[in-house]
Formats: sequence, C-alpha cells, structure tokens
Amino acid sequence: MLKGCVPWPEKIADGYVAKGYWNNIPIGEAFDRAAEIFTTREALVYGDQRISYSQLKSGSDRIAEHFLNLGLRPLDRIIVQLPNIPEFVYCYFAFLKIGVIPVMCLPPHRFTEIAYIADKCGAKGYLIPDYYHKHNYLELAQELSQAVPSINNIFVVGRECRTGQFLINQFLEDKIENCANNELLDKYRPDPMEVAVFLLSGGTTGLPKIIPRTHNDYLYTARMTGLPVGLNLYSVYLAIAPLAHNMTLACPGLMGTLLNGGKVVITASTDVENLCKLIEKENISILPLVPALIITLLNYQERKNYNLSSLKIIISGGSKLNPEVAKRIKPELGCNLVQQFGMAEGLLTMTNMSDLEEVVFNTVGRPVSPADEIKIVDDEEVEVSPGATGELICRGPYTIRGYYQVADYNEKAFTRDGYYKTGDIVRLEPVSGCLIIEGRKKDLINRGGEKISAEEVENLILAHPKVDNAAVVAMPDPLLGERSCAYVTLKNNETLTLNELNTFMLEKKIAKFKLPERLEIIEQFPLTNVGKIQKKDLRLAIEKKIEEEIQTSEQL
Ligand code: OOB
Repeated sequence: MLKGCVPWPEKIADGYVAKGYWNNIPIGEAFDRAAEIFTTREALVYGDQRISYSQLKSGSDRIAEHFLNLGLRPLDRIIVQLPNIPEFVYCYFAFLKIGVIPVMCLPPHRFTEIAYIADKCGAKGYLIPDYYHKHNYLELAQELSQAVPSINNIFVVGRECRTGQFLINQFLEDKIENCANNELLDKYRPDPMEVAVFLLSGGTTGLPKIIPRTHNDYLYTARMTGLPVGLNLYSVYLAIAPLAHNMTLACPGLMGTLLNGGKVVITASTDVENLCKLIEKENISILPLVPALIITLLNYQERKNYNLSSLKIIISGGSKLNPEVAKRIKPELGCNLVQQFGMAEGLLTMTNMSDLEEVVFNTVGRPVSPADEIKIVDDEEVEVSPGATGELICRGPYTIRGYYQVADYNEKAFTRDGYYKTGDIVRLEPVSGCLIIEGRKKDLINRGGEKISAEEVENLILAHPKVDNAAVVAMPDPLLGERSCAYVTLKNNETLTLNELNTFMLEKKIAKFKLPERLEIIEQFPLTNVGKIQKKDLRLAIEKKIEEEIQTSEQL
C-alpha cells in the first residue's frame, strides 16, 4: 500500500477476500463491467445533457489516456476541486482506471486549505473549473503552483485556461483512442488493494486529515449501502450534496447507482424549487438529503405544485434528524425514510425498509456489513454495560486503519488493536439493536452536515492582533442543527465586531462556511480544574442566551 498509509493486517485482508467482501477488482473495471451491460441506458443526467453508460465509459477512457500521455502514473495524487458537473464523473473514473489518486476537496475551499492538503499529499496536479460561483479558480491555481512546487499539471473544466494548462473538454473531444495503443489502460490497471481515492476528514482536531480509501473497501461500501435502499437498474438517484462527500460519492451515491445500472442525476444547486423541479422532471426515486434540506423541503409550500410521486426513499444523513421531522416525511412527501449515519473514515449504519416506524424515527440503524465490529466504550476504552452511553469505536472491511502520513496522530485516533475512535457518543437500543447518536466527544461544529474543526478556526482567530484567547463552540440552530459561535477575550481595552473578525479571517483565504456566525466577547473563560477552557459551559451559555432572545422577541 502507498507509503504513509496503514494497511489492514495481512491475515484480516485475506479473510475479507476469502469471504467475498473484497472482490479484488479495481473500481474502474467494476464500472466498465456495468457499462458493458447497460450500454445505451442513461448513466448521468445534468441539465439537458444525457450521458449513456457507453459515452461515460469512452469519455473516461479517453481522458485517462490523455492523463497517461501527460505523464501521470499510478499513485500520483491530483487535487480535485470540482462542483457537481459531468466532468467530475468522467475524471473520477479516468483517475481510478489508471490508479491516479483524486484528492476530494470542496469548491468552497480556498488557498490556505488547498495548499495545506496539496503539500501534505505531494500532489502532482490540480483539477478545477475555470469559474464557479463567481470565484476565479484559474487565479487560485496560479497561486497554488507557486506555493506548492510538486503541482505541475493544472486541468481546467470550462472554456478558458492559461498557457501550460489543459482543458478537460478538449480531452473529451479529442479521439485519442484512434491513434493510441489500446493496451495502454490495461498496462496501468491498478492493484485493488491500493488506494483509490483520498477523502478529507470531517473536521477532527486542527487541520483536515487525509483518508485513504482502497478500491476494494470503497467498492464494498458502494455495494453494501445500496442494499437497504433496494438500489437497482430502475433507481434514479439525485446527487445534490457535493460529489466529493463520501455520502454522495459512494453511500450508495454515484458509485453504487452506476454499478447497479441506475441513473444518477447531478445538480450543483441546493435551491428547493430546483429540487422539486428535478424530482418531477427526472422521476427521482432515491433522494439523499441532509436534515436541513429535508426541513426546507417539508416547509416549502409550493411543493404542492409539483408531482413528487416518483420519490421512493429519502436517505437522511450527515447530522442528527429530529424524530419530529422524521415523522412528517411519509405523510407529507409520500415516501419512506432511511436513516444513515456514517463517516468518511468508513463505518456506515442504516435503517432499512422493514424496520418499525419507531426504529426509523429514533435510530440510525445497524452497521451495513456483517463484518463490521463496533464497541461502545468509556474513556479508558473499556466497553460500557449493555444499553449504556459511550464512545463508538469500530473496525471492519471498509474502515481505515490510519490517516495518511500522520503516524503520531494515528496513535490517538485508533486503538492499539485497530479500532477507529469515531468521537461520537452513542448507545445501543436494546430491542432493535440499532444505534442512537447521543452527542459527540470530538471538538467540531456540524453545520448542516458540513463539519468544521473548532481548533482550526480558533487558530485563525488567535492570529487577530486584538484577540487574547478564543474558543469556538456549536450553537443550536433550528434549520442547520448547529452553527458556530466564537467566544473571545480581547487584549487591553480593545473592541471587535463579528464583521471585523470575519474580514480578517477571509484574508487568511479559507472556506467561507468556516466563518463564525456569532461573536461573544467575554472577560474571562470558564476553566476546567486543569486550566483548560470549559467548552461545555460556553455551549450551555449560548444555548440559554439564544432561548432568552427568542422569548424576548416573541413578547415584542
Ligand atoms: C458523513 O461523513 P463525515 O465524515 O462528513 O462526518 C462524520 C460525522 C460522524 O462522525 C457524526 O458525528 C456525524 O458526522 N454524522 C451524524 C450522522 N451522520 C453523520 N450525526 C448524527 N446523525 C447522523 N445520521 O457525515 C457521512 C458519510 C457517509 C454517509 C453519511 C454521512
């Protein structure tokens, strides 16, 4: 396995193959097999573009050959920062076919995040749109190639690029296969035990960690998560959250749907009117949504003007779904709910269609693989008594054994016997054996499914010349579940506004979704008995303050 990754112990890996969890074929080949069967069926829909399985296969082969001709080789890393557009999918399979590892960044990421990740994984290239949401990625690429010398290939989706850069759209039009050696792709067929893709961690401590997912384990993820939702060739899956997220990419997502001959409709807009139009026009049957979008859809009155009868299942995942919201789905939207809990590091749990309503409303179901091993433990890593609350730890055929190139950190993030410490506080519901998420130990803000590391934001705030100390905590929000609130103490008799702080933060070139949405200036931090900031007290304080504000505004 690529240097810097932690492989599964050999005996365990052999067992996963022997039991058929790992099929020992690379992802690109698994897709090609599906493309051979489903040839003329639609694989991908984007606006007016309708792309068949054969077209997707030949397009991704073509791009892969261009990548090889430019000197990309197996295990090279390429930073991918594309929105939900067909080129994302063409390039994703092109990379995977030749063992080049795409690093899944998000369009809102900015220079600081991209430069850190590109440097950390020694990226050789960068794949971007020319412009997206009024942001000029060509400029970002320029800045990045100066800062990270290993980047020597910039690939652009769009109409415009600069000298020395390459347009993906030209690759797609250029029939390279007519003059190239047909065996080229076979020659670079990747080892299924190797890393297929690098995902980013959902905000553990400090800067993002890089998650290596292998061909074998990621294919298994896509296969197993398709079962509870009955994925088949008639399924029409809407990819509305970023394709770079594990949930949309592989749970069952793009990969699961295409391996089963279904159709993936992709959209880069989360606007609720667009959502309803797409469900009606494309007959969406499987709709994965974060709870914030479920609430928005339920509360959208004009929904009644659309025919949403094709909807069979809403998969809710990424953050906690309130049972009161869960109960409204069937009567108001006429479809079933499947709850999904998971993480880019691996483990996934899901409810299924035969579960009782109370199970579907109140739990996140069971692990999707019979080989998943989960434990609920206390702070000393001792299993708690049945039904008690503790931290969820897990290992299995699709849960990583270590982050990429952070040996020291891995010692804290995994147990000695290879369990990943999820940082989620859970308990097992005794009758159904399903998990209930009670809270979390890890210091992050779950903003409508998007994870923000408190420490990463605190470090940026601490750089502000007026700030003495800072703590970022989650504050409750009726739509997003949580938003981030920054508590700070100031130097001398300084003053600071949220606007001033955020202007400063944006100058540090970070993704906008990480900006604090509220600033609380205090004289002194509450401390624990070992002198650390007592974040629990801050969380309670802001919760109480918000409640009081709501009460006051209702009285007015
Ligand atoms: C998904 O992945 P990540 O890596 O962005 O975030 C993982 C964390 C979990 O550890 C948990 O804290 C939270 O997100 N989470 C949930 C949840 N699903 C994820 N918390 C409560 N209820 C849920 N249903 O978020 C992710 C990856 C694959 C599939 C689905 C979600």
